[in-house]
Amino acid sequence: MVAAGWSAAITCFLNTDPPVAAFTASSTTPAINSTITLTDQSVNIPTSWNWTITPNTFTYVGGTSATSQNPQVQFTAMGLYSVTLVATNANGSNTLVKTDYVNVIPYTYCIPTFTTGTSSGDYITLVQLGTIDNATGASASPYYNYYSSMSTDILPGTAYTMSVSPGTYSSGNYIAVWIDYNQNGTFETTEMLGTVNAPPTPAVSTISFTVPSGATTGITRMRVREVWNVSTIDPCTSYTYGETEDYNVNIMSLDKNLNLTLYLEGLFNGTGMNKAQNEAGDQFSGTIADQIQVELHNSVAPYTLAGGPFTLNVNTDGTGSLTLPAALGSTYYIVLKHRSSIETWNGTPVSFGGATMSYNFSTSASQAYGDNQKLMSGKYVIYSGDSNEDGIVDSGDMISVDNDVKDFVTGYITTDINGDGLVDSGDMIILDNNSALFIAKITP
Ligand SMILES: [Ca+2]
Ligand SMILES: [Ca+2]
Ligand SMILES: [Ca+2]
Ligand SMILES: [Ca+2]
Repeated sequence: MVAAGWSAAITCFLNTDPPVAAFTASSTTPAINSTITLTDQSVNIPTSWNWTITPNTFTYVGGTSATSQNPQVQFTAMGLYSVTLVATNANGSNTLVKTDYVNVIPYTYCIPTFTTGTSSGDYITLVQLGTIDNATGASASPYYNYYSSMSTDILPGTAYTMSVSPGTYSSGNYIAVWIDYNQNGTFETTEMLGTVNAPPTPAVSTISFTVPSGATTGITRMRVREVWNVSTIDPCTSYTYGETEDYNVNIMSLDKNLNLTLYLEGLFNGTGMNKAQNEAGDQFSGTIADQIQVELHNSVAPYTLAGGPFTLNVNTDGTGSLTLPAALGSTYYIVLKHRSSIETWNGTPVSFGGATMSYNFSTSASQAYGDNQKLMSGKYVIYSGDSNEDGIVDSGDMISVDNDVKDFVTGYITTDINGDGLVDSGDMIILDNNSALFIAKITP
């Protein structure tokens, strides 16, 4: 009903505007490895969304992705993250950048309390484990200290003994220790290293423990708790007398990383490597150019095989990475073997004592043993042409390549020296050149 003298109208607007991007986060200070939801609040009815988050230490979870309207994001490293949303409809797009929008923080561990605390001599005077060696007195309320700058390295599957000492009270000085092995922010019962009923300082007691082989690698929390007259201590509960001290421990990876850079002559295109072909196209997916076998050989005669062969995916930019067992901790020659290239040893033996090893064959001829590399466009590359892998480029290789040329053989095969998927004169050129140079493997 409309009153006399008035009229009413209902108008339908046709949406002719592009979106105005807007969004919020369920939390902008999430704990590491927890999940937040980014909620689209763009106006003018966007029909597609594109999210960008930097740095890239995160994953989309819950079946969401960078193109979801409301993605769920789990952050795997601490620090500041910038979030960008591009919202699009039929009329256009709009971009909103929120720089340093999310601050991913460490887990918030429970902070245990005491009603009386340290005043009667119930506290911790010593914690020793590896490089942690912390002598302290009695703290004030809340009788809790996180010594966040103190950390020690520990290895999965390895046994350790730590030393602890309580305060001055004459008896009932129970000390329990936990490590958050699975890094979930909670000290589970299974993560208790042990409990000791310790005589008063300066006496030192010990707790022996073995780090579980499945412990999550990285920095995590260790909690030491002294409680008077409680033999079964909880890591969070409030007690009457005592003190708590937290530390960091760094659970080391048992693996080593070997990062290699190398170029294969046949695939080399002047800047990087072409992707090896088969009849149907690329033999390998993504950025992988080709695969080679990597062996580690002892550095002294008779240079026996110490590790491998490991299959290495070599990318078009010449790089490739291997994860090796930590037991390979000595000094080795790195040996490269490829289906149609000359077996190549690295220049001088390399120490694998550290956690990460990097070696670049391409920077000089001498990066290969016997300077056995070819200079092409400023890079030293591995000689190709040994299609029968007998250690020399000669008539033996030419005969089989020649036969395959006549038969128009195609595929991912050893006679395809330049890796283009067919055997033809392009392969013969490389063979001719390298056999004329008497190219052969050179080993110590
Ligand atoms: Ca203390
Ligand atoms: Ca835990
Ligand atoms: Ca040969
Ligand atoms: Ca070819």
